[in-house]
Amino acid sequence: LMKKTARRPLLAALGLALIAPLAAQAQDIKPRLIRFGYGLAEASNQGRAAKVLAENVEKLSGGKMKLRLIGGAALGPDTQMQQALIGGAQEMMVGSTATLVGITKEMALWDTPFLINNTKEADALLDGPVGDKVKAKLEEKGLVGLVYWENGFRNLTNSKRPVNKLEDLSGIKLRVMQNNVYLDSFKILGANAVPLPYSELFTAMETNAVDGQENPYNTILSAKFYEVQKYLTVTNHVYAPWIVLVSKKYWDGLSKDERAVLQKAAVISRDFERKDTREEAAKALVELKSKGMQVSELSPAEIGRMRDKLTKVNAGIATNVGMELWNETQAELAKIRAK
Ligand code: TF8
Repeated sequence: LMKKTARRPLLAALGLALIAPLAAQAQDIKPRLIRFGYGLAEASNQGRAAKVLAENVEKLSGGKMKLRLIGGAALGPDTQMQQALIGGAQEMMVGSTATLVGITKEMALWDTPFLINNTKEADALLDGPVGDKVKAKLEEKGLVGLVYWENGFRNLTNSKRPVNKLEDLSGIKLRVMQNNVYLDSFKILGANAVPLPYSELFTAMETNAVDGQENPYNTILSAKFYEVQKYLTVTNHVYAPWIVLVSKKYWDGLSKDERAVLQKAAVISRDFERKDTREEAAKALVELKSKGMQVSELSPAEIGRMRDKLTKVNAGIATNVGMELWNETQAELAKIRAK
């Protein structure tokens, strides 16, 4: 016979196990298979978070809703997946906000160089009223934005030479995302900037079609860019978010309960993703050095010069996203910084 003290937790555990699936059954949830596309490898911060999202969608729906994860840009680059979502040919994806500007111009806000200084500011701004407002703009274009994940602070790599000052960038053929702010920014800095989808980037570097690129440490590491890039410069020139998207056509056909499952699971995946990404980023630089990369830390004066040059793109971004949103963002950041 069990001791009295041992019986209670056992009964409680049994009760929970029975109630949880029953609660899911009582909800208005149908069996659903959801294709979720992403661009990075399975063994990346993006791939790990996609898995957490899938696990939680399944759990919260009592096993009825399932995500089919399709990574490595197997469903095409970000822009192609966005169109598939809009058309209803694909249900979900995660990708860069930067590749969304052709659809929702307000997304360009997140391309502003040196807008966000640290992760505290990033989380507060993206999860606050400004982030919500930008995300909501997607709906009229056929997309629903659930949450922002962290891609991260972007840093520069190349195969030509160490970049220790602005002038060293001159003439370097640098791949940028398909986004005008990035294109203009790196032109202003003197690089020969070329837009290219992420899915073509590794090959472009391997074949020397481009000399360099910029991405967070996490991606430089997980995508093995160190195999084809010798030099890394710590620039942290912009904080780049990812955004989890649902096809609006698909979303409109879901019940309230099904939407709540996706929304809740997305928030769980976001919190996991940011933690995981930050832990990986904190260790990545040491690892990249051990893989043979030569790292240049820019002097504060040099960062200052870069910042000064890049502020030239700000006026254009403000016009594009609208002065009201631009000013609201500055005010919101001031509030966050004062906290
Ligand atoms: C890039 C981005 C990529 C994303 C990803 C494929 O350089 O940083 O991480 O677009 O979703 O293209």
